[in-house]
Amino acid sequence: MNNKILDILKNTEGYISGEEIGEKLGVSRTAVWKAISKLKKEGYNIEAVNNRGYHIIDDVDIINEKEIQDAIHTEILGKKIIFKDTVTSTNDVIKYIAEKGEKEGTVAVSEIQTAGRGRMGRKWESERGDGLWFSILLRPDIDPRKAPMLTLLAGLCVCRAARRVTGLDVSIKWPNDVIINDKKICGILTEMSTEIQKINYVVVGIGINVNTENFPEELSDVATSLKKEAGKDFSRKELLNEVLKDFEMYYNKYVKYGDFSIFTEEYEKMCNTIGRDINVIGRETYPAKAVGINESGELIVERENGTREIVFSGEVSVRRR
Ligand code: BT5
Repeated sequence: MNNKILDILKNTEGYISGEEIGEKLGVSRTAVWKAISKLKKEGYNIEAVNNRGYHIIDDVDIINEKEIQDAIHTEILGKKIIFKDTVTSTNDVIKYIAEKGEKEGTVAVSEIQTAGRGRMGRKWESERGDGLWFSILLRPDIDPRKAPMLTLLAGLCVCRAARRVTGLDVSIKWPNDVIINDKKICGILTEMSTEIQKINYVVVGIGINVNTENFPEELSDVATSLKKEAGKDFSRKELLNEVLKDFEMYYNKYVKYGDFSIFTEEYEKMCNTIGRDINVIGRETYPAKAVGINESGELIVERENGTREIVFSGEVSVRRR
């Protein structure tokens, strides 16, 4: 019933009385009042005025299954949403259901992650409900060696969507960070399960700092949020819809063409690593200039002596000089 009341409130201009809502739903005024109290506790900003009734002020950034489902307009990715207030990691939620045979496209979203993770055992700070933490289940029929390209594709789509929604100067730091003014607003963690030469499933986990105001001390130099940069709040569900819309379109193209070359031009334009002097840090550490991205999404660098090398995302970390 709560969802029905929400729909009525959202579709009413001005006020509507408890009696009228009750009549529409065939329930008592008291039942309506109780349901509205519950919605207020969930965070909805509902005003009650004597002799006029109820009115919803639609400016709070609430995410739950209904809010997200109403906001998503895609064909496959996000057609099914699993929302949980608190999880260890949304990647864990997707892995669990993927093992049980869940279909491609399901998206898990949470308000809080108690054990959000980055690559190589690093921590992803996501213990407060001000960001967008979500994971997408994919079952692409591609060579498992090509799966890392999905991370790049996701980064490209987050960058496009964040630019569109915020108008900010968002760019990509190869391979998987989305940044503003050299500070990270988004990280992507792709995990997969494979059988011999075949992908069982891929989980693309995306974390975006949307309305975060303060970061822990140790992240203050490296992290920022859309709110910090723009000085205003953004709707997480709208941003999610924009990211999923782009990712759906790009993912379909990617599965059809099977490589990254159709995206390299756009990726290079959005990637602020390209054209920079960097340090490649891996088994061997050396200074180089980042010159481009190849058809597999790997970074092409030029050493000081002019020789070109390919840098694989799983092998190195690239620091700007
Ligand atoms: C990443 O790892 O950037 C991948 C982050 C993926 C997070 C999403 S959220 C949904 C899904 N569920 C998960 O559990 N994970 C995914 P990496 O490139 O290894 O970067 C990790 C580093 O980023 C940390 O060592 C910190 O320096 C920094 N960091 C941690 N939390 C951050 C935050 N909220 N914002 C910006 N930087 C952060």
